[in-house]
This record gives sequence, structure tokens and C-alpha cells, in this order.
Amino acid sequence: MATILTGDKEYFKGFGQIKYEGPESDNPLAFRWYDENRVVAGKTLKDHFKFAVAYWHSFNGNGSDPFGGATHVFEWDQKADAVERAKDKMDAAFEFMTKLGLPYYCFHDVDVVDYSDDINENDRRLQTLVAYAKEKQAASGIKLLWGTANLFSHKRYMNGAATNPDFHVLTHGAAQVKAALDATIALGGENYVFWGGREGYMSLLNTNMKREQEHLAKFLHTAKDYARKQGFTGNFFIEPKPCEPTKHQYDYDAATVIGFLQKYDLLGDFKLNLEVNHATLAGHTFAHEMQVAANAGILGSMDANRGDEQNGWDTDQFPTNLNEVTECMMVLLQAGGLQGGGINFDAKVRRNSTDPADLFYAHIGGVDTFARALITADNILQKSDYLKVLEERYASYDSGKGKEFEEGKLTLEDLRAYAIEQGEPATISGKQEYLENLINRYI
Ligand code: XLS
Ligand code: NI
Ligand code: NI
Repeated sequence: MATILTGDKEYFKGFGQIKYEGPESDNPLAFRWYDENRVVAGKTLKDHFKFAVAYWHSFNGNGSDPFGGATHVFEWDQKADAVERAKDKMDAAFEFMTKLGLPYYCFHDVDVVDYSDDINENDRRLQTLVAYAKEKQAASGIKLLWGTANLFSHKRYMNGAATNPDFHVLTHGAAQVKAALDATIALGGENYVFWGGREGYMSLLNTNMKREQEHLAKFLHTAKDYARKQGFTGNFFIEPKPCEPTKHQYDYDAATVIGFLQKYDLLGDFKLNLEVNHATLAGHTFAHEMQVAANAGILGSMDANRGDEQNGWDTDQFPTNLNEVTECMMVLLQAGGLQGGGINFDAKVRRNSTDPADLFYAHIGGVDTFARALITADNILQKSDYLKVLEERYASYDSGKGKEFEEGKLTLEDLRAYAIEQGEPATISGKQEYLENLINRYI
């Protein structure tokens, strides 16, 4: 657990170190399930999750929405000078993160410090803040899970960055990625993320999809080559999302991205950073997306949040659904964990959650949901007959003709002969309700 770091000023007054107090605790500012040193399935909870705080939602997100302005007025966002303001924000961020006691954080370039329209000036600003962050990381022990560049907010990116029909815009994206990679490397960042919010189209009528996707692949290769040349050994992650802000996004879902990485020879360097609310926008459960990634061996990292059952957009709420997360943790444990990444809270408190305490409650709730779900999932896998039921469902492929089929030894005529010989198959239950009840029993 890190020691609390404050700058000249204490921003989260009245809050001390958040501690593990156990399931019986009534303290809303304590972890009830997340005992970071508890060993589950051979690893501490701290190592399983590598929890990260997202800079953008927690320290920049001011509650504004398309219908109204800021409702969260931050004390650290008051100074006129961009660099001074950014340092105040970083003081607040490290104070919050050390009080919360989570081991990692994540950022976009423009979360750390506001950008101007001058590339050199932006690089200088970011470098100043990187030096400042370096001290804070060393003093607190908090590490950078991943860095990224925001290639979707500035108006120049309205038609995309790497997939922009105008090459000139693409070069501005490249300048930002170079600086963000340099920052990530300087801070010992373990991974680097590409989320292509506007890498897609609003209308197919004005879009050469094939050319845009080729540009995206070329852009990723170029960025990867640069980072490797600078000695970066971490993972690159692609974060799939089907739409929003564009109507259609090229990195639609896990399966689509896997096909893209394969086609353009990017597997090996690139893995997936999956986000819960993006999965649901794509019409999938999150467990589905995790399983697809795990099957391809590229379950890299995850952005934890949840959508709203009734609203069809990326509401980015903090995760609280035990049942859903338990199923996901069953996939995670069976996949052998995340490949280099962690669990980043890409989630925001609601517009009307305006107390400083709300940011603590939100993270504590998310952390405890994951901890409890992982413990439950491990119990299900260790103590129940879940794995046996699953295995038995495929037993007909374990020996005899079924096995020969798996080994590619049977022809279509062989299969026909077997069907005739064996007659009509018996009816075999899928036992879905039994398994659903099993999860609830172990929660
Ligand atoms: C937006 C994305 C974004 C990425 C990082 O929907 O989740 O926050 O995680 O650019
Ligand atoms: Ni995300
Ligand atoms: Ni998102």
C-alpha cells in the first residue's frame, strides 16, 4: 500500500487511507472484499487485477453532457497557466490514487496537460509533466499501466486520424502518438493503447473503406516500429468499440479486430483491451468478448465499467453487477489471466454525483465487485462440478469416431455411415438453468 502523497494543498480533505476491513464492515470507505494480499488461484488479488485509475474520467471529467455544462468544479482546475494547472491536477490525482491504494493509472496525452495547436509547445508541456509524474511515481510506487493519445477530440480529427482521407491530418495524429509513446516509455508504462474513436465512417457514400483500413494498418506498423526502436518492450493494445462517436468503427469487436490484426501482420505485438460497455454496444456480453480474445491468445487488458440496460450508449458506469462479473472472472481464470494488462476503471461518476466521496465510493464498489467475483469464480471452478459438466458435454469427441473426426481422419462419407449405423441421437440437456443457479449459489 502506497503512502499518501499530497502536494502543497490537500484536495480530498477528510479522507485517509482506504483499507481492507472485511465483509462485515459497515464502513462505506473501506474495501470489504479486496484484500490485496489475499491469494486466489495461486496469485495475490493485487497481481490478478493490476487495478488502474483512469485520469480522464476521474480528474478531467466534469459532468458535462450534450445537454448541459460542468457540474463537477475542480479546485485543481483553476489556474490560468496550462502547465501550472496540470501540476495541480497531478497533485490531486496522486493524492486520490495513494489514498485509494490502487497500484496503477492510465492517461491520454491531453488528460495530463491541455494541448494547444502548436506541436512543439505540446511536446514541451507533456515533457514537463512527464518529469513531474516521474517524481510522483517514484515517491508513491504507483505505476503507469498504459498511455495513449487522444486522436478524437480535436476538430481536425472530425474525419478520423489514421483513417482520415486527408494525409495532412494523419500526420498530426502521428505527431501526437510519437509524443505519447515517448511519455509512456519515459514513465515505464507497461502497455500502450490505441482506441480509434473516429477511425470509421459516418457515411459509406463518402468513404473508401479499403484504403482507410490499409492506412490504419500502416499507421499502427509505423508507430510500433518507432516504439520498438526506442526500446519499448510492452504490449500494444487495440480497444474495440463498434460505434460512438462514429456511426461505424473499424475496430468493431474482438473478432473483427483479430481478423484485422491477422490480415495486416500485427498479431504478436498487438493484443486487445476490452471494455464492458463496448461489448454491450456491439450486441455481445462481456464474457463473450473475453472468450473470443482468450481463444486467440490475446486477452491483454480490460476497461472496467458497465452500460445501462435501457440506454443504448456508452454510459461508462462503475461496475456493480456481481453475477455478470463472476461469469467474466470464470473466463479470466480459465484463460490464465490477462496478458500484460490490468483492470482500468474507464468509468465515471454520474453528472449529479458531486461529492468528493462519490469518486471513492465508485472505485471501492468496482474494486470489491471484481474481488468478490474472482473469489466466487475460483470457488465455482475448484469446488463445484462446473468443469465436469462442461467436459462431459463434449465427451463424444474424446474417443472412437468423434476423436477420429477431431484428428481429421474421417471423410464426409464416413460421417454419413456413422449416422446411419447409430440411428437417431439421444436428447441431451444443455443444463443451462442448473449452471445459472450454480453461480448464484456460490455468490
Ligand atoms: C471510449 C474509450 C476510451 C479509451 C481510451 O469509449 O473507452 O476512453 O479507453 O481512449
Ligand atoms: Ni476505454
Ligand atoms: Ni468507452
